[in-house]
Amino acid sequence: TQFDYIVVGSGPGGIIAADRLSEAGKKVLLVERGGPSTWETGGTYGPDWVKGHNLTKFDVPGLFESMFTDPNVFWWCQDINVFAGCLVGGGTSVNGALYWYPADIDFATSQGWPASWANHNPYTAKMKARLPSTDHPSTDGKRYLEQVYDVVSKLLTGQNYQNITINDNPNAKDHVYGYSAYDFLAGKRGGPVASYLRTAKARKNFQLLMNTMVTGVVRNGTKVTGVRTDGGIIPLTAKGRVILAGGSFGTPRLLYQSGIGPTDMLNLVKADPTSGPNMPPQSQWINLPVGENVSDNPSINLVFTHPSVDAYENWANIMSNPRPADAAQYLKDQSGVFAQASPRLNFWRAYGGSDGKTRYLQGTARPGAASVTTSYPYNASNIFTITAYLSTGITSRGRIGIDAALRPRVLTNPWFTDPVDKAVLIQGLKDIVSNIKNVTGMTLITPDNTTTIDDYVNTYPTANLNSNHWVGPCSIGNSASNSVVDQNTKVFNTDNLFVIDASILRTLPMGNPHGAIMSAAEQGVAKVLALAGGP
Ligand code: 6FA
Ligand code: ABL
Repeated sequence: TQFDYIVVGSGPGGIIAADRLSEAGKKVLLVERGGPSTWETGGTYGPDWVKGHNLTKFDVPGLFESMFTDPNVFWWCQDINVFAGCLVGGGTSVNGALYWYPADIDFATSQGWPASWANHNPYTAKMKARLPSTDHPSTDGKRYLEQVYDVVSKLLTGQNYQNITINDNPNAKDHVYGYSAYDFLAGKRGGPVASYLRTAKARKNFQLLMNTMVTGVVRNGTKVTGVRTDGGIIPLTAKGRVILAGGSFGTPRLLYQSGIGPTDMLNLVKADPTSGPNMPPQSQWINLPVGENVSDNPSINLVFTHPSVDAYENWANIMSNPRPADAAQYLKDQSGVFAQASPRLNFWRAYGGSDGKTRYLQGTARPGAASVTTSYPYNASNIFTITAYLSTGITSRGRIGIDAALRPRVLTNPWFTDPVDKAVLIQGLKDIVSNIKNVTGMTLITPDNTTTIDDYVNTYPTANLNSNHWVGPCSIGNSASNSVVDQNTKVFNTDNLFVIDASILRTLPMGNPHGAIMSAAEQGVAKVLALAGGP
């Protein structure tokens, strides 16, 4: 069969694109390398305590922290050495589901976005209509395990932060805090899978193909005629189009395998015995900066204790030995602690840097900690973490590419390549703890008093700066000299190849990115549908 549109990758970008294209009556194939995730997609993997309830690990929000501790890790892309979800829903099936409606600055021309993208609001409105946020995901409307919220809100109030409902004021990102917001639906993982994918699957002109790896597009010069998979070639109709949505690691590799990108990367593909022979001839290679302009929030964890905090056994027992009352409550009506992921409070503050640029700092507070390094005696049942992320405005950039085995890799780390970013984050951390003595019982244990904040940041393991928020390797822009896709998300110098996923975002959004990615997907697919020449 031939398809009007073949969408590669079922993350938030790919799902939204595929849903809107099929809604417009196009014949659409969505190809995903991984398998099912939540119960409604055919997934079955979960702890014993959810068996018989049509639930998986991916459905239950409160199982989020076990993604990092469960010895069975089939959901991570095995060929990528940072966290990336390889299953239906991509990152949104395994992530913390923190969900922020984008701020205007997330798409601003001042940040390098094409002028035609300046008004994201109609597209964000479409996203909100399909997928509203909630800061009280438990089905009974109550909030649970709120001690961390109470302690951190005292700290921030002392620093003149205002308490707001964050998604009611997306542009207010200076000295504000509020409850963590999510795209959980009915006490379960929601996201694009439980909304957009559901409507797409109900259409006869839509097909989802799982467990199928795409290894490049088939093209004749500038025109793409189909995609190559590990199960053979899938063709397009005469005016058909391909949309790549493999994420910030998957999409660059797909472009390299299609003969599009910098020569050093294309030569690695050419040298590969399997992929090399499938590349277009060198005369048809398209040189674009695929893999450049990458950013990810540099983030640093501060670990605290407070006698009021319930660290929930640091989430260690949630799979095998959950608190019985909480498990029973969740199974009964999807309410209680298990209806929410770990974060409880988020905050933002703006900073001026020594270079005259404004950078934003985001904080996320949660019970528990990924690791504790301290010389203090402490009560492990009282630990909690504030993660400080430097976001919109950061100037550091890195590079994503592939290695000789064609595995997606970070070639240049994107954090702190500009020392001003580091200086601002250090200032932000110092400010967070500046009034800690005024919050009775609150103690900073990592770093402890043998380590200054400066030393803590300067010796922080580089890989731990990773926030899993990779954007930019196929940046959108006005020129093929510094961008990979044009304002219609079309890959420069091609007729019918597009990218709609995190990789087109030029700049990091204010918050955890999947809300901004989905708004960008709504906008991108609308522009693709409006662009003449298609099916
Ligand atoms: N973002 C948020 O907004 N809030 C969060 O709380 C949050 N948490 C996390 C988190 O806890 C973790 C551990 C990770 C890894 C990410 C988090 N993020 C969070 C980031 C967010 O999930 C990502 O930014 C977002 O999912 C990116 O969306 P994309 O559409 O750009 O890409 P994905 O990686 O989600 O999906 C790509 C899909 O393509 C995957 O399903 C993959 O299997 C598939 N694919 C890739 N290459 C392919 C190929 N060659 N053939 C077929 N399929 C392919
Ligand atoms: C995000 O946006 C980040 O990408 C995740 O790293 C983060 O989760 C979630 N949201 C929730 O805030 C953290 C976990 O809470 C830690 O336990 C884990 O060690 C860390 O991700 C790994 O990066």
